[in-house]
Amino acid sequence: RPELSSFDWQDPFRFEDQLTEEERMIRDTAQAFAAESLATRVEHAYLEEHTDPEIFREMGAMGLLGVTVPEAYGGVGAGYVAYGLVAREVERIDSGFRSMMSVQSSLVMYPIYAYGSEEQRQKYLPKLATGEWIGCFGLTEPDAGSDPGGMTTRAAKIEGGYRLHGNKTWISNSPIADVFVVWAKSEAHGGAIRGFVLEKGMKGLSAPKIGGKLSLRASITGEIVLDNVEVGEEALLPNVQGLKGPFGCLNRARYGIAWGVMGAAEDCWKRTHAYGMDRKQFGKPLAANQLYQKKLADMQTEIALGLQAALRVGRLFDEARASPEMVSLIKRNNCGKALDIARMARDMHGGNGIQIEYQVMRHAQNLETVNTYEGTHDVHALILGRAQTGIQAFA
Ligand code: TGC
Ligand code: FAD
Repeated sequence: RPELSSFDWQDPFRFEDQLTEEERMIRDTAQAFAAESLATRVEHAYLEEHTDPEIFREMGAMGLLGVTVPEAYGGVGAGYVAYGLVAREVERIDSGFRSMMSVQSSLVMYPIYAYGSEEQRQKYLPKLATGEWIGCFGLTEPDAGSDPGGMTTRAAKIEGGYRLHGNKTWISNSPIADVFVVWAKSEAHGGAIRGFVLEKGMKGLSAPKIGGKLSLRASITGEIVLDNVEVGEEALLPNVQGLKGPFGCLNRARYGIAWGVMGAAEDCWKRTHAYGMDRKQFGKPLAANQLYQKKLADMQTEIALGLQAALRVGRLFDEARASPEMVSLIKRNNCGKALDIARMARDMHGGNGIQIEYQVMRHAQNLETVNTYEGTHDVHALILGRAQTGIQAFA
């Protein structure tokens, strides 16, 4: 009979043992960068709603942009588990920093790599990988959020190219973006959704900032206004058509989010553990109370399970055996659980829990967005419901 072994409360399922040497190296790089360059900036960035574009350059220099994109185009050529580990380390500091990284990697570099021409790959990917250029992804519109098929942005055919007209909203990075991947219904393709790569400075293209956010304040968000922007044929992403274009990118970004939010949840859990060991009420540490310990056990359990699930889907991704429904399952579960954990952590810190220096309320506020974007918690339930019943319940 196999012997039972000791228990590491911080790594209940020996997660660490399941990683390869290369994955650990990439993770350690991300962890060191996050501690040195992101943790030191996060309070200012969040309180002042300030996004420092220099962060993209620094992430690029550390190889954290386009982790899965081949080296020939400036990426790292690593697998999806490595990408997930990077997302976890960056979001351990702040969901907004992870947003900046995952939009650039999964929503801008990935479509240019997967759907772009060789010229587009050569032109954009190396500069996006170093962070010299910042990218954004325009799918959502004021009247088309959960239902992107209802978009009204149009690409009319003109001689030698297209004229784009419409409005995108809630677009991460857009006010500071150099490269805009925008999705529009193209008249020349029977009204099918097509992707276009636009550049800052094009006539009719603007990206005003959306102010007043109470969540994800370290990551700038804006609109994309397309006022009859004329582009050449070379702006069209030639190799995809239909909603599966943007969804192909979202599969990857949602997968990264499922890892990222576990990083934010772990930060809340560890801080709450330390706080409860240290702070005394009624003559004993908070952590000596049954209720406190039960909540720590809940946090530990959900994080351990969530990480195992993300790792499993990551391995399947690397074997080309992952499905969009698996991604919906982990995106929905891990975001919902991380949000619960962050709210609980806020409560367990008492009054200090509302202070920036204790960090947990910032995570909770951020996770409200993460639970909503890239498909809301309920939209992913409907995707899973459809897969079980064969019945489409959206409309
Ligand atoms: P539906 O009929 O289901 O599908 C239409 C076509 O798309 C294909 N498809 C997929 N392909 C690949 N991967 C997926 N996950 C796919 N899901 C669907 C499907 O096969 C079909 O192809 P074809 O060839 O047969 O036409 O489409 P629907 O209109 O009924 O969709 C319903 C629904 C709710 C599932 C979908 O629209 C949805 O997921 N809505 C959520 C919208 C969303 O996630 N928006 C994200 C915007 S980007 C963002 O939030 C970035 S934040 C980033 C950050 O800052 O980190
Ligand atoms: P709605 O679709 O109006 O949903 C409102 C509520 O109704 C939700 O609770 C939803 O679950 C529910 N609901 C909707 N339809 C159904 C249904 N059929 N059945 C049951 N319930 C339903 N988009 C981009 O394209 N690019 C970006 O970079 C980007 N970044 C973002 C950054 C931030 C900070 C935020 C907040 C959003 C970002 N988004 C981005 C947009 C995001 O993807 C959308 O907000 C999200 O998809 C939800 O759309 P909506 O806000 O229009 O909500």
